[in-house]
Amino acid sequence: MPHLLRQNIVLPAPPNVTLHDPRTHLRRLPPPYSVVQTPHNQVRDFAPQLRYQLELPMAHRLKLRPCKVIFVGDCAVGKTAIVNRFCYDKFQSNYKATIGVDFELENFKILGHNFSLEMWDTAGQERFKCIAGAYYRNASVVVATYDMSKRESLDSAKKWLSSALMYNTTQRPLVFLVGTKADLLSKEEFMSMERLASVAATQMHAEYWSVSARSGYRVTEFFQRLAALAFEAAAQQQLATLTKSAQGQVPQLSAKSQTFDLRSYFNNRFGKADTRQRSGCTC
Ligand SMILES: Nc1nc2c(ncn2[C@@H]2O[C@H](COP(=O)(O)OP(=O)(O)O)[C@@H](O)[C@H]2O)c(=O)[nH]1
Ligand SMILES: [Mg+2]
Repeated sequence: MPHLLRQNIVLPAPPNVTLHDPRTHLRRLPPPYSVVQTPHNQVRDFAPQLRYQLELPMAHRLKLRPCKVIFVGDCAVGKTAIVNRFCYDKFQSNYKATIGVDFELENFKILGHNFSLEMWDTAGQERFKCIAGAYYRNASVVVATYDMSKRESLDSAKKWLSSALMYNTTQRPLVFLVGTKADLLSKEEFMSMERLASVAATQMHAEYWSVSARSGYRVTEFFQRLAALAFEAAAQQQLATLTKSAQGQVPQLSAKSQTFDLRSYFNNRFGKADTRQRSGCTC
């Protein structure tokens, strides 16, 4: 009986569309956390000029390198937790210290072009500064992270950012100030911390976000915004190079394209397991 029934049912043709992951497929520039806490407040969407150029035949030659994003901040402020919430949609309440450096790669499709974020999540300890140069250098994005329930971690975030910027003098990376563990604060505490952080974000020329890896509050929105702004900067830079080479000028290698590969550095020098022992980091 069910067999007969099935024969009589006219099933609709399968839709002729590819389903995209709305988390990583972006066609518009996601909004900031707050229009008053961003240096990019004039920008409402991807520039029409960029959209136009990305439709041109030369845009097929656009091959964007993975964008290096580094997370800096004190130990246990929640750097690993926000990356894990976005990449795996998981949260661990027991603290498991990052040893050495963790990497996560997340692929996006933005305005029809592939773009990936290479997220470098480090230990955040003084002892780790022996490899600071390799970690910080050629970062396209710096995420200065602080714990909203620990005010002193906000001051540290400024120091971490200064260290990161010292190694990126040729081109200033995009900077975000991110307050984590928003779920731990009462409404009053949350608002008062945001006021302090807003001042700090202005001093740091950073875009501000409050998030919670535990509840997932604003984590996806933050990474989408980060990816979109980084994509816009990288695409504009590479399109300018392609235009110059089309006009017969010799293309210049950008500083960002001469990326130092910390992964190969570690593998060649120590091997992965050994690296962890030598760094001696427990964060
Ligand atoms: N309540 C709460 N705890 C968090 C949050 N994010 C991280 N944690 C906890 O804070 C601790 C340190 O987090 P982790 O991401 O490892 O810090 P990291 O050293 O900066 O990488 C862990 O015990 C996490 O479970 C959050 O959004 N809310
Ligand atoms: Mg960690």
